Amino acid sequence: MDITLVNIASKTTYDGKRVNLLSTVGIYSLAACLEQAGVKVDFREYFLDFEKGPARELAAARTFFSKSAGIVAIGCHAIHLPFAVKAVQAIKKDFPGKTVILGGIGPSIVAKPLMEKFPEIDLVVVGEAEISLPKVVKALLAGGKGLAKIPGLMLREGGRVKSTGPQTAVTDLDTLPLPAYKYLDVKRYPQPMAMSARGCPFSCPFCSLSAYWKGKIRFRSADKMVEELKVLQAKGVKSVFFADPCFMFDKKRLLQFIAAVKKNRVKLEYKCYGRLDMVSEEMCRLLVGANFKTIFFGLETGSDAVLKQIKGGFTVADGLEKIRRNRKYFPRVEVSLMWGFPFETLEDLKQTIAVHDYLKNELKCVVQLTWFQPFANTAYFNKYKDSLVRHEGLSAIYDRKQSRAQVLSTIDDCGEFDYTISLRSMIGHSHVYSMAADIVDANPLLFPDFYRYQTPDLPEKIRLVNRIVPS
Ligand code: B12
Ligand code: SF4
Repeated sequence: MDITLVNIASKTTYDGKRVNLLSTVGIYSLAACLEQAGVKVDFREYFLDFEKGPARELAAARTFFSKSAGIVAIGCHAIHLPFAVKAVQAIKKDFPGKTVILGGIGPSIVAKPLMEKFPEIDLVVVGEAEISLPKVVKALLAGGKGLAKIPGLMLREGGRVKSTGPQTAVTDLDTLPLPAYKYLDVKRYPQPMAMSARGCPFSCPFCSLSAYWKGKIRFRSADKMVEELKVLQAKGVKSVFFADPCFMFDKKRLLQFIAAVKKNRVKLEYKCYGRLDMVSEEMCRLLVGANFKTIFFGLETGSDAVLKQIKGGFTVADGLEKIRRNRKYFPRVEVSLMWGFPFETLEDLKQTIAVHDYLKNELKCVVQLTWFQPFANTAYFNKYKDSLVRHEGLSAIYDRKQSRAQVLSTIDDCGEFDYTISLRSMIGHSHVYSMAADIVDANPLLFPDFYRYQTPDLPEKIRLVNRIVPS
């Protein structure tokens, strides 16, 4: 094998109960591009398992990586990054000759300071890697020459960490091969993600996606999307979640997609994201007619003052009215709310909680209320990074026992696996922290999602929020 390509994720069950259905897309796309370029890929997923305890998990990671190729490339979210660093350190200790590459959103958004801090990381392939990673592997297999000419890398040169310039984005998504779904474990991931577009024209200041994918949207054609869905259907998949924020931006494209699905007799159920300022009843009817069962809206807050700062373009009342009117079309409507913005007052939070209760109790939506997480490289991070706090209200992140108790009570309370987004975060964060407290404590700016921003009246806010879901 030329490369061991690894996606790091949390186990999809917890105490035998399912806490996640969803796969990621990028890693399968990378596997396909590598194979198309003639690279022999040893594809694997590493599932962090809370039940293991830190020492056993680190030992398991050592064993996992012991039989790997000479090039090991690891992708992860920010939440798993401290673990990925520990894994890289172990690989380099056991096998100093291996080249270790990190990629994906977690490492990419802190690539330079991360490599400066942890000399064991040989390279970060920044951003979308379909074009760069195959070139990197070929260059490494040929002795490492020419790496500096491949755009989109953070590498070491003459003892310094250097960027090779911005990545080459895939301009025409239809030129990509279909993701290598042969590696998708449908039992583990019964609801895989698909991606109909990349990029987002909005730049919400809290969002790590806009900072990561950059503004320009690129769409895939309906025919290509349907080709992909057919592969998933043939694997026994029943339901697909479109991961892109722009799925319903363009009505013409939506109609093309619906026509292509019908023509090809694809019989799947779907879930997608909807933007409240763009969604119309007509679009909702179209989606539901095409077997979309779930829509996910980011209302984000119940306070107009906060909404104006973070998104703008519509009011809370507008958003609620849109959700109310479209609720009847979808069997399931999910809404995301956040709290804990640096400028959020206690009154703002009370409004958010009132909206949470209304959405849940009156409109029967599935509502997520999450403590706003700092993500590196976002506009808010650049503005507020000096006010990161490690509050005792975050005990579920730092304390495995506390986390376990809260996770179990949340699972029992909500009964809905999808409701548990903060649950997934808790499981991941506390477990990762138990193995990597030293580096998380010493490097808040590299691992900011283990912290929160200072916000007024925090103790009272935590008391209010804990009534709904443990933070
Ligand atoms: C699928 C998904 C998940 C799945 C992950 C499943 C899995 N098995 O890994 C689930 C549902 C579990 C999940 C959970 C969470 N997620 Co998530 N998730 C996504 C989502 C919707 C799609 C990802 C995707 O497929 N993207 C499309 C593909 C094309 O991109 P990609 O996978 O990133 O891959 C490209 C590059 O990143 C790169 N790349 C990827 N892997 C690798 C590996 C190597 C070696 C290299 C070189 C390059 C590379 O190349 C790929 C191709 O271009 C994104 C939003 C989005 N639209 O991207 C959020 C997103 C990635 N998630 C996010 C967050 C915050 C979370 C949670 C922490 C949420 C929470 N508070 O609970 C949890 C983490 C919990 C946990 N314990 O895992 C944030 C990331 C923030 C960050 N900076 O890390 C995102 C961006 C959403 C957002 N706007 O907040 N998530
Ligand atoms: S929150 Fe959604 S709309 Fe805003 S920038 Fe992020 S992906 Fe785009």
